[in-house]
Amino acid sequence: MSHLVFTYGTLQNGQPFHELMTKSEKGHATFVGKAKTVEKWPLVVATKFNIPFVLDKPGVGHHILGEVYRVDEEMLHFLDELENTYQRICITVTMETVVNKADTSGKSNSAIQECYFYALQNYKDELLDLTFNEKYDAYGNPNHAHVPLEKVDMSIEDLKDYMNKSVKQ
Ligand code: PCA
Repeated sequence: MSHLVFTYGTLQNGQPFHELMTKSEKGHATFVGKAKTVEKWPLVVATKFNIPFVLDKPGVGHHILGEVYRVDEEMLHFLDELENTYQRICITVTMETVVNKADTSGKSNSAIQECYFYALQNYKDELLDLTFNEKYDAYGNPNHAHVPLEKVDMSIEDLKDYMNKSVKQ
């Protein structure tokens, strides 16, 4: 059993936590292609660490650009745990590039795929006042510069606690 996951933040290729997904012993992820969400979503970059969050408020913001991965059951559980500040939601995306057609669901219109992504529910209202982005890039956009956890001597667990306190109601 495998699943498609749309990543738009730190898990994308070249972004701060990409290797947690690709080099993990906790399952497998294979890149399927670049994609864009069919609906608009508010993608904000928040907290002093510049963490990306799609707020669970469809219809607001932009069609978000990201990457689709095919993941096995083990990797999906690993990601659920890693991203447990967020809620895993089923959405539709339009594939912009597909590396391997066999990885898509094989539906008649393969450009449209159903997949999961991680969105934030029960967020503080003030997050809706932030700039809505079309994509996140920790290294290409100075407003998105991500603080490396080693620098602040913080573990991923500490980061999750901090995130829960600062962005959730
Ligand atoms: N990680 C997940 C959700 C936001 C984040 O930083 C992702 O890259 O899609």
